[in-house]
Amino acid sequence: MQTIFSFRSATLIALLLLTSISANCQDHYNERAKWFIDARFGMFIHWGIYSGAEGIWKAEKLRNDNNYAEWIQYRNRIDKPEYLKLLDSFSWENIDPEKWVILAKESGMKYVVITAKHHDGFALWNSKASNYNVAEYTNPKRDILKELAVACKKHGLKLGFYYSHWLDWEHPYGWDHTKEVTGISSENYDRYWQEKVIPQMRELLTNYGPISMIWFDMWIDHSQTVVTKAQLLQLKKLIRELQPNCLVNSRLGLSVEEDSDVDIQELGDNQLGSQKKDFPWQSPATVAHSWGFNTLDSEYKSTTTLLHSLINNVSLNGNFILNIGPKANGNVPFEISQRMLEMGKWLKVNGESIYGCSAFDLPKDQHDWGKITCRKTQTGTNLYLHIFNYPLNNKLNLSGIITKPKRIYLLADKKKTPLSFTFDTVLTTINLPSTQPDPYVTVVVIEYSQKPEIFRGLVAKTRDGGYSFTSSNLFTPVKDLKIEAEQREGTIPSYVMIKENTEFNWKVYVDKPGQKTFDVSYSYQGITDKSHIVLKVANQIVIHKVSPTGKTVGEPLSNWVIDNFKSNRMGSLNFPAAGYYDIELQIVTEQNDEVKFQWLWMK
Ligand code: JFZ
Repeated sequence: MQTIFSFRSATLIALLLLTSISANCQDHYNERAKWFIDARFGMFIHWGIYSGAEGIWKAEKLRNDNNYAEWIQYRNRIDKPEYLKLLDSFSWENIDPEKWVILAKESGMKYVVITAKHHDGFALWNSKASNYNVAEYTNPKRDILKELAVACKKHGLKLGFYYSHWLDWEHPYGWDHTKEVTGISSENYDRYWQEKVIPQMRELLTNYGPISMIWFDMWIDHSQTVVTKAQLLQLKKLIRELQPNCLVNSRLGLSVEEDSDVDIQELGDNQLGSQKKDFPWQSPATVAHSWGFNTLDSEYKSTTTLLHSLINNVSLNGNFILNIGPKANGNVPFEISQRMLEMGKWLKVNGESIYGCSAFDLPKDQHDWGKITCRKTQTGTNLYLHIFNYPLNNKLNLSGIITKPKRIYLLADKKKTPLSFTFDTVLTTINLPSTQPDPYVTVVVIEYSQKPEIFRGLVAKTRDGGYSFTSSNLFTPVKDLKIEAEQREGTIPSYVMIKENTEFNWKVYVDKPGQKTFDVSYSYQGITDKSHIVLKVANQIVIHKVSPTGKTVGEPLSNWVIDNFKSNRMGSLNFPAAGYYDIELQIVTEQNDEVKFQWLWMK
């Protein structure tokens, strides 16, 4: 996924110059995706025959640690007649797609994507191309997609279809994983393609009004599958012909190197964004784990966690599509609808910071209190500070912006009562109410009368007024710096291995002059007694002799012995006046010594 993106970003920059559409702070080149990046939040619906099993078949749970209930037919080797019998448990009189749409609407979602056909091959509409569809098994005949389309239109939501193109466990020549053993000829697979996929897709794009996106689902490149590039191109061409405004997601299975004409980058299941992209992207997510309803699923994410996920993505220019797996009686599990409605209530008050908003140009993890989104307004720019961790001292520090705010208030406050703040050079400090106003996420609005300008590379002041200097927030990058990832459940934190003398430097703005203490955290297992760390700030120097930090076991009674990382007091230095300071740290290692540097802390 990463490689696909970097390639695309490069080509995008060129295209951007030609067609820059910047109603908000996100630049993108595809007019077709405009509604999508404004919408930010959608509903995914996984519903089909499998919903009748609820993740259990003949008293047995899914034969896979991954409890995706929509996979039960394949996982538990259920044959077609028995699988179809699950339809007997459906209460058709109670099944009403409009209820799902109303839930989506009340939850603040702007689009709905339903599994028109999942891997089991069963169509939720009255398909002429295959009688393996819902109308054949209901009396009176139902067309769930038609009902959903009508409801979406009525309530003003966009409609999209999930369509499993690669996998189809029903068609004799479709792909199920058993064919990895038995094999299938490309002629036969193409019969499936021409007999079922193409005609069904034609129906979906012809009979249900405007379709906002087709959500394909193939998570590997076509070169590794039975599907050919020609087949995928045929499919995409059909979509472009029949519905030119319809978005196509990247799980179509064509890499962007081969074809840059994909509209949405789809991340992995429940994978949240981790870096800012200008190209439209989204994370598909579940409230618990399974997509189809699984009654054995029990770890439901909290409303706060889900809001954090949505906000995180928007703060990186991404979307969030959150799934419901209704039951065979049409009901949405309470654990899911409850959280969604809570999100909807929050969005009713705070939606201004989400819809049509996008990333702001500060480093994504710069502030320990939360995430920032951005919106261009008629009179300037608004920043929305989403407080994930409400500061105990009720002071919100915003570092790195050299533009003075026009005014600051809580988004939830209709009267926009100003919050008092101080603005000092590059530090805005906002006085928050002493009790957290919103139980989930409080949003502070900062209005600027022009585009807020950034001081790049500044280390932010933390919630408790300290500064953490790491290898990730350096002012001058160090060449070939390798950050070791966390190991052993984080008992070994991420660090940089220093074997040769290395110099780091950071930039900081000190608003309160005076003495500050410095601590350095490292692990040292050597014995030379000669390696040392030199700290230089404002013409003062402190030299710290590196001393062994020892070892421990990672867990009580565990047999893995790990190197300790410990905080060491370096000393105290004077900052004579408020202003910008360079913090320089030299790690000088002797002979074969190795020092694993973690962080420098100042407060
Ligand atoms: C797929 C489906 O198999 C699943 O049933 C569900 O519909 C989900 C939304 O998509 O599952 C995937 C797809 C991609 C990855 C993992 C599971 N992936 O990229 O890691």
